[in-house]
Amino acid sequence: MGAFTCPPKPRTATLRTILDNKSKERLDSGLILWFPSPQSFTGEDCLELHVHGGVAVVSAVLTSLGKFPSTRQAEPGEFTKRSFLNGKLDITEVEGLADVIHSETEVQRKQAYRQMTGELSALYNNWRDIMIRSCAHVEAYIDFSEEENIEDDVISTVMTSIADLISQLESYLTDGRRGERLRDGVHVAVLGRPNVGKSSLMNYLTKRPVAIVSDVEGTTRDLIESTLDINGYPVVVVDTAGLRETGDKVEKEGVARAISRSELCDLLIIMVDISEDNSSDSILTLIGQQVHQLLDQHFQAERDLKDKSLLIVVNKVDKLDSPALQSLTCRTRGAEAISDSKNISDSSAKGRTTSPSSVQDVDSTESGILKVDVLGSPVPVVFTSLTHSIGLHHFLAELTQLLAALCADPTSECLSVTQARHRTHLDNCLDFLREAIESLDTDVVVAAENLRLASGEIGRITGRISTEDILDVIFKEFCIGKQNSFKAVNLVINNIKLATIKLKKGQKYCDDDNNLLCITC
Ligand SMILES: Nc1nc2c(ncn2[C@@H]2O[C@H](COP(=O)(O)OP(=O)(O)OP(=O)(O)O)[C@@H](O)[C@H]2O)c(=O)[nH]1
Ligand SMILES: [Mg+2]
Repeated sequence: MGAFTCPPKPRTATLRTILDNKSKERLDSGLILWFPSPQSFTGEDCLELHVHGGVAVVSAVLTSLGKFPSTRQAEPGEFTKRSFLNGKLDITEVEGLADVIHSETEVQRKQAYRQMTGELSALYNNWRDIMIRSCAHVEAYIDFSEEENIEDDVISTVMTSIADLISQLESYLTDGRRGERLRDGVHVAVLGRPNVGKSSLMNYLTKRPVAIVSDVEGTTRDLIESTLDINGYPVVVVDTAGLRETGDKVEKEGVARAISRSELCDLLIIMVDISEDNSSDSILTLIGQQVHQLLDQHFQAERDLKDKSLLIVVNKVDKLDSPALQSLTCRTRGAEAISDSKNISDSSAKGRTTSPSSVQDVDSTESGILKVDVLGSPVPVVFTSLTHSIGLHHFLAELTQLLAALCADPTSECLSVTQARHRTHLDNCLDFLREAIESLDTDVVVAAENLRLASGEIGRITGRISTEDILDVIFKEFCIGKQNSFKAVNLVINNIKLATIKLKKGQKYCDDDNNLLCITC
C-alpha cells in the first residue's frame, strides 16, 4: 500500500490489488472506495478497503496499515465524533444514527431514521433561530434605539413571536412522552390471580416457553421479563406472580414485586379466568367483579393506576357453556371469533344465566369491542383461550391499538421528543422564554438575557452553542453603520482564539454562565 499512483475515481467501487507498503507482498484483491474531503461521512479524506473477510487477510491488512507512521486504529465512535466536530452531523443526528443502529422494531427505525436525517435538528434550529433573532432585536433596541434607526415596534414584534413560540413548545411538550416511549420500549405487566393463564399469555407473546405453566396455583414467583416486537412496537413485557393474600414468604415477596413493578409500567394487562365459579348472573358482572376485587385488594387505585393504560383479558373461554357464549356473541366483536371457533369445548359448562349486566358495560356498539368501566374509564375487554388458540388475533389487535396510542406516530408531520435529555433542555428553554416575555415590558436587558439562555438550551440539544450568532444577526439585520464606534476584540481562552467579536466601547462580553470574557476600553 502507498500513495495512489493512479487515484481511484471518487465514490466509485474499484477493484485493486492491495500490497504491503514495504515488502510489496500482495495481501489481497478487493474493492476500494475513495471519498475525498469534504464529501465523506467525517468530512475528511476517507478510503474504504473491502477485503475478503478471513481473519488472516484482515489482520495482514491492518498490520500493514499500522506500519504507516501516522496511522492507528480508530477509537470506538471516533468516525461519528469526527463527523460531529467537522460539522457534518449535529448531536441529535448523531443520536439518531445510534438509534437507527440499535432500533429493534420497524416503528422505532422510522422514528430514528427521521432524526438521523436531520428532521429534529431542523425543527429545533428553526426555534433557535427565532430566539436568536428576537434576542438580537432586543439587544439592538437596548444598544442603538436612541442613536440608530431602530423601528419603534421592535419589542411588540418580539413579544408576538415569543408568545407564538411558547405556545408551540407547550403543545410540543404535552405529548405524553410518546417519542421517548417508542425509543425506549413500552413497559407492560401481565397481572391477575394465580392460575388465570398469565404465564401462558407470556409464552404466547414471546413464542417460547420462558415461563413455567402449570395448574399449581402460585407457580410463578418472580418477575419474568422479555423484550418483544409487537407489530413494530418495542415492548418490555413482564410476567408476574399471581396476586393473592398468602402466608408463604417467597410468594408474598413475588406478589410485592408484581405490584411494585406494575407501578413502573405503561400498560397493565389484567387477566381474569372466566371459568371460575361465581354466583353472579352475568358474565359481564363476573368480569367487572373480578377486576374490581383484584384492584381494590392490591392497589391504591387512584394513585397506582393513574395514567396507566389497561387491557382486560378474559381467559379460558373454552370452558364457557353455549348460552353464555351466545350472550357474548351478541355483544362483542371479539366474541364472534369465539363462537365461530370449532375449538370450543362445552364440557365444563357451568350453566350460568345469560342476562347482560347494565353496570359495567359502557360500550359494546361503537367499536364492536366490549368495554368495562374501571375507575371511571372504559377499558377494552378481549376474550381468549390460550390452550385452544381462541381470540388471540383480537387480543393482539387490541394490544397493538393501545401500543400505538402510547407511542409516537413516526409518520406524523412533526417528530416527537425522543429523549429525556432533549425534554430537559426544552423545559428549561420554555421557562426562560416565559421569563423573557414577562420581562419584555419591564426590563429589556433581563428579557435579552433570558432569550439568550433560552436559545442556549436548544444549542445544548444540537451541540451548537455560540453567542456569536446573536452578534451576527445584530450586524446583518440592523446594518449598524458606525463601524468605527466598535472595537474588534479577539476572544482568547486558554491561549486559543475562539472568535473575533465587535463590541462598543465599554461593552462587556459574557459566556452562557455570565462569566465576563472580555471588555473593551
Ligand atoms: N382450559 C384452559 N386452560 C388454560 C388456559 N390458559 C391456561 N390454562 C391452564 O391454566 C393453568 C394455569 O396456567 P398458567 O399460565 O400457569 O397460569 P398463571 O396465571 O401463570 O398462574 P400462576 O403462575 O400460578 O399465577 C395451566 O394448567 C394452563 O394450561 C385456557 O385458555 N383454557
Ligand atoms: Mg405463572
